[in-house]
Amino acid sequence: KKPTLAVVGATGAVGTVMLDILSTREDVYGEIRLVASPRSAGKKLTVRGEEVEVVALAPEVFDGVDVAMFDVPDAVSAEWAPVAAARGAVAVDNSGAFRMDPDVPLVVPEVNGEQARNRPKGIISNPNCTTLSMIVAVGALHRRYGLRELVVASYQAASGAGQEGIDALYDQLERVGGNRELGNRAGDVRAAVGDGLGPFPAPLAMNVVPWAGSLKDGGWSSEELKVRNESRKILGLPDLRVSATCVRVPVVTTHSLAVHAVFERETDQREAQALLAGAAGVVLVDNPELHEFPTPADVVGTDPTWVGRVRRSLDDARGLDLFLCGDNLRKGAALNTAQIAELVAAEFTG
Ligand code: 2RA
Repeated sequence: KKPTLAVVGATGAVGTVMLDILSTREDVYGEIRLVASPRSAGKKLTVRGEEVEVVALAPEVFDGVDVAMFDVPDAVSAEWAPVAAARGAVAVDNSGAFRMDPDVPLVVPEVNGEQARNRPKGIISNPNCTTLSMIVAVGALHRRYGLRELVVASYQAASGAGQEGIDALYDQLERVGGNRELGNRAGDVRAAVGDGLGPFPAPLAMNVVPWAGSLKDGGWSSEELKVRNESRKILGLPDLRVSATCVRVPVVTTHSLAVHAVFERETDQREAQALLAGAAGVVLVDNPELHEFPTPADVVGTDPTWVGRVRRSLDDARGLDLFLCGDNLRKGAALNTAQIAELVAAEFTG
């Protein structure tokens, strides 16, 4: 029998992309139940070309459900993913609530898909979008060269902060649009943006903001610690050296990362390019002489991790420098969750 799927958080920014993904990928489910907060109950959404009424989150909605995806805030997942699991569903959770729980696998199908079967709590976690935007490509390089250290800077899109982030960026762009005084010494972007900061700690339009998440010990942001902790767990390298600086940029959707990776073995530019070009889920665009490299404008709406600017580090033969882009709402969130859920669904249908 085809498994029954519940999508919890169906009306959010990631949930909306999820419905699109469920409608376009191979249809492996029987019933699909759409679940959201009581506020959204009764709404009709389209999935697989059919209208489905959204039901309010309650324990009974998980009765008969085989796989339950969660695209909701941490506190909602923390409470409800165990409820779904207790009622027999496998919960695939895209929040931060369980990612570092040793009894919950943190899965990227191209890197450690086999771990999806080992889920003592009936919960599988989906990594944070910033980790996900680089880890498929980094994992492919790790398999060949043996990763020892990552130094990364992220260029994160506004939609990483949800619909609120998207709205704030568009509103700010409207306030600064066409004003050629702004961004000069005389022009004050902060004044133009006024009280419209949205979820960001500084103006995002005409600016870059070296902050995402919340403040942790030593001046690190939660986002930077996620990149470190999640990379270690996914790659099975508990001592991996990771330094991340997470930065928000005025892009609507698609996270980018500049990565300096150091390996156990000597690297080679051409070999690394060929290996990335052949890796599942990775596309190489690396012709700098033709100005061909990935940019968010070209990558948004696509599924793979795009890689370019691959160089052997000048001062370390074991180092590689590269630039990556990935759609933070697709591979960074909904798509990876859908891929994990498909691994679970395959257990039902053989
Ligand atoms: C961000 N990674 O981009 C976060 C969202 N999960 O803000």
